[in-house]
Amino acid sequence: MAESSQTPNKRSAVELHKEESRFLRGSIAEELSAQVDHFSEVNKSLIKFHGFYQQEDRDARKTRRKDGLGKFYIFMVRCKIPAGRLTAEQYLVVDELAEKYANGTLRLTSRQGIQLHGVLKKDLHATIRGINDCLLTTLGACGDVNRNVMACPAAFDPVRRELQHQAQAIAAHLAPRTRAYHEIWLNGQRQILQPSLQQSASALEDDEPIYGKVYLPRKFKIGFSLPDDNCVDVFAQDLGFLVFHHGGQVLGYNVLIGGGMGMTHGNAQTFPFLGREIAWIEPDQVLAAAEAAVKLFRDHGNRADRKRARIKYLVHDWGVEKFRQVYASYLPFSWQPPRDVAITGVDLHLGWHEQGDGRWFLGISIENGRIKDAPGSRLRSGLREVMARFRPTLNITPQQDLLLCDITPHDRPEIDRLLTEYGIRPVERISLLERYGMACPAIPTCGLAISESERTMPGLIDELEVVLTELGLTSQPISIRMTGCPNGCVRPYQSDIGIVGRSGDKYTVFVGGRIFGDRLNFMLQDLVPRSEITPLLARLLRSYRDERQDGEGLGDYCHRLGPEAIRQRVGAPADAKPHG
Ligand code: SRM
Ligand code: SF4
Repeated sequence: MAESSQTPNKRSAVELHKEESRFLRGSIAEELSAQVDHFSEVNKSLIKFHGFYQQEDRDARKTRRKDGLGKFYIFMVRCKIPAGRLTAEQYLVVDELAEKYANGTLRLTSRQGIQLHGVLKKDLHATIRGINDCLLTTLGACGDVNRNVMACPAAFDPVRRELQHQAQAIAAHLAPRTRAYHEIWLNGQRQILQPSLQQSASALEDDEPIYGKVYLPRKFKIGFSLPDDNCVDVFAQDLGFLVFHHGGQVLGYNVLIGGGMGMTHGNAQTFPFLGREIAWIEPDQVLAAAEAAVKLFRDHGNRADRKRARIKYLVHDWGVEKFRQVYASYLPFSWQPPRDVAITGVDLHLGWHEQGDGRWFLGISIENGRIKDAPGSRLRSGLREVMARFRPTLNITPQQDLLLCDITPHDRPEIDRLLTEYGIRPVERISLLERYGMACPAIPTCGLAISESERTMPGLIDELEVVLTELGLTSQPISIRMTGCPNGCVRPYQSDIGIVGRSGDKYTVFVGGRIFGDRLNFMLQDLVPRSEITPLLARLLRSYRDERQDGEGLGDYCHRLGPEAIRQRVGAPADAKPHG
């Protein structure tokens, strides 16, 4: 099969960078040792495959410009952690690296990874080396490859454990095999990765049997979910596996393909899309089904226009029937039709839970995934002490929260006491709005941010909590997700409320999705100034309180009434488009 359906002269510049990179080497090693604080344009796209991004401290921009200085280059380093599972020892190493080389914070991500921000170029080698020394990796955390594989992080039943195991097997199978990473960051040594990413010696040769030398047209994302607990947002994945299970046994999976959130304001050719049910597979067919989807994307994905280079556009443009036929031609087994299944729940896994083996896990809500010490809550120090003393196994959740697992009943009171001592709030003291809320990093680190997100979300939550209290709605779960641009990094187009950066302090407000993540929301109003978001949502929440049906969630209410009626209720202009 040809590596790309596009002719070479139509391919994007990044395609050429990849092709000429000698399996992702480029001149990264040379530039790393050069006395400059950043990488050149070509290497800037290649370093992503190695798990880090070149960024600029956007807070420093104005003063530096005034002082006649150029950009203050910083780097974001991302750890790829399949199913979000790591040990306390690994966490402590990353925490130490955050102190030594980054901005003193750890950022849990919406795909169960960890990011460090503010690393200087001169410290990249030590940071990435340190991450590998504790048997984590950054290889393939970014770039045009399979990204971190997600799975429900809770540790309490055989089905979830099987999904976590499958996530790790896929991560290992689809990890890039180039030796470039090891040469550059590990001085040519082969590290023995965490079991999930272990590769055989032969797999470390410069041969990419699955990707080929130009890798994928774009990123590719895989997640495993349960119908009764869609905490991974399976419909947002390029490739989602929705398990069928009975009596603790996995019976098979529906394969969903084509989910993705990214879009560009004003470009109708780009849009969020929910994954479509494509096939049913048996439990032992997972790896082959994943490899088939990746190869299909490799061969047919758009290599000319990166804005349309996601598998969702193939599903959309071809239609499900044609997509199925092509997918079936990549499968080494006979295609079977998907089965009927509905999403019936989502669990954030917060608070204390019995694990099923006599031990417990504790889900701690981390506001927007940022682990830092702040006045009144020394979250980072508190977690460090708990890790050092009790050595729990850890799971990062798809909602940027943290589960401390394998805790004995004996240790529970002391862990509770320590968390209180450090000002870390138990889940009971955190509003439902905050628990279900997520925001992306945006300014000052993200180069694509148009508006604030992580820094403005806590204030917005405070304002909305006042409204919810006045309306008597505090016991109603409502998912609110905010991003600093339309790329959709915390999946804002499926939530009850999505707030998406539009232009400086103006946002587009979406409503009508829901916590289950199985429906896209619609635009309520465009270009809403930050200061107008709470009054707008207060009007919506008031009509919801007055008109909702028994047990109806906010998103379901908006969906039932439809865009026109909902816009009328809040006094929003009638002409908003679905997305963008
Ligand atoms: Fe994302 C780009 C942060 C999950 C869609 N994302 C970025 C970059 C790297 C900006 C850049 O390219 O320069 C952001 C770095 C900001 C920073 O300073 O840290 C960034 N994305 C994040 C994280 C950290 C958000 C978070 O709050 O947790 C998540 C890291 C996940 C991880 O561990 O791998 C993150 N990004 C997502 C998700 C959610 C998901 O995967 O479930 C999405 C939507 C799903 C999807 O892929 O469609 C997402 N990120 C994007 C896009 C849009 C891609 C597209 O199809 O158009 C971009 C832009 C791009 O790739 O060019 C992007
Ligand atoms: Fe950056 Fe936009 Fe992603 Fe937020 S949604 S992290 S602003 S790319």
